[in-house]
Amino acid sequence: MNDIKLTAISTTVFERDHAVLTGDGFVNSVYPGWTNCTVNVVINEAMGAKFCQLLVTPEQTAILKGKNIATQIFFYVVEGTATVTIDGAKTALTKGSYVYIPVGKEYVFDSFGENTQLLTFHKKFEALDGYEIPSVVIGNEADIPQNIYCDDPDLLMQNLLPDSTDMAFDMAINIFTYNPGANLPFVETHIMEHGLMYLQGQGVYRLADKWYPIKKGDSIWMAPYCPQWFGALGKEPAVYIYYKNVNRFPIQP
Ligand code: UGY
Ligand code: MN
Repeated sequence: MNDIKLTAISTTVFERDHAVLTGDGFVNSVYPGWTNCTVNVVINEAMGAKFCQLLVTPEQTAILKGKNIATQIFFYVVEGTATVTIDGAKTALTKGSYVYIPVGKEYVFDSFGENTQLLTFHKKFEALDGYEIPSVVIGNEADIPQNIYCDDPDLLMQNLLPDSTDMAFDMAINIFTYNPGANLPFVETHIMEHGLMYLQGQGVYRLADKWYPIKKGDSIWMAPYCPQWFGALGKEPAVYIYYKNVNRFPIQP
């Protein structure tokens, strides 16, 4: 019997233009105003990214309280339940719920259920001349239509924010579902940056000139222009939620 644990082995990868974060290297952080919870900084400016992605595991007694100043936050309930209070209004959240909190707003998350996990995306807001700051958005992925992507009925896209109809938003958060065997129709290479987390299934991600097996729970950072392609493997759909910067000129006018 071999019971030696090889603690020098990790599936986490960090390259100049991409990272694959499988959780085996996470070390917990503590942040002011967010109490009784574990916070893992999955993606951040320190890596070269222009946004931040956190994984938050709250105890039932946790409270996440804060005020957005220059940075907007998108919260997504991966598992469990919680309550959010914004402008005095309380909303109950369940698995698949999301809350977009623009700059200038205060928030409190509390009343967490057992085994709750939250995913957050944070982006410094780029104001747009002639547009108001976006409003708070609260919804659930179950109420968002799945649109066919690139004419392939096995690729389904859900847009959780109204960024395609409202230029005030400078970030998109989408859920991308690949039915078994489906793949991206070409190797995308674009100025937009991505942070993503797998919610279900598995497959192979091509990032730059490397190929990675990916499964539920894994996260990926793709820098601008990182060549990217994904093919779903296995017998269930592969699903990831991802961030993308949108709706702003690549250079200030
Ligand atoms: O929206 C996107 O750029 C998306 N198709 N990219 C990706 O899934 N890697
Ligand atoms: Mn892309």
